[in-house]
Amino acid sequence: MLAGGDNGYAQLSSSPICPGDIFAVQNKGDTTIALFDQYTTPETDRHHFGLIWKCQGNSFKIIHSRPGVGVIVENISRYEMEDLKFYRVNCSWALRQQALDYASTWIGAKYDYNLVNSVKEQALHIWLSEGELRRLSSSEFSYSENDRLICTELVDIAYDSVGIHLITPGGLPLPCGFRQAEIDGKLRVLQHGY
Ligand SMILES: [Ca+2]
Repeated sequence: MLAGGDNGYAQLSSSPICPGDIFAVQNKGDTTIALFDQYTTPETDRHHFGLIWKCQGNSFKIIHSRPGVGVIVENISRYEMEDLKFYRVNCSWALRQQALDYASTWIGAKYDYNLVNSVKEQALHIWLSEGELRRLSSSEFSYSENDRLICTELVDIAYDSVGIHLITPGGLPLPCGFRQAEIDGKLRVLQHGY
């Protein structure tokens, strides 16, 4: 499948989608988070995120946290009719696998509706205190971990566990934060479409 070696960075553009890569779906996932994108910066059209779990040819299993279900491994076919983008984090293959191993320890965790509510409450507080409605970045929200995860949280803490902070430490892992990580070169688009 892959050329040997551990230098994932050098193989970014030529290698196929692999375990540990990130998938992101347009207009899917938590409705509140998706609607909230119009109030965050930088702009993004991706709303649901997860990790590639296993690859068998062009068939992928994914690990993600989705509303009503929580963290689960299932087939990516549920999104095959959707607009999918795949991203690779700029790190070694070994770290990507370690991040995935950590994500697997969260299988069965519930979806974090409290975090979704916190996003709305914090945004309202900022806007009311400033007297204007402006776009907010993920780093402007406070965040602390608990035993439940939203989709972006799973991806963020997986890579946090290996020392790669896609979202600014302390910032809330919203979809806009992943767009910022892309701008900052922490990850890059591997493939658009499935
Ligand atoms: Ca949480």
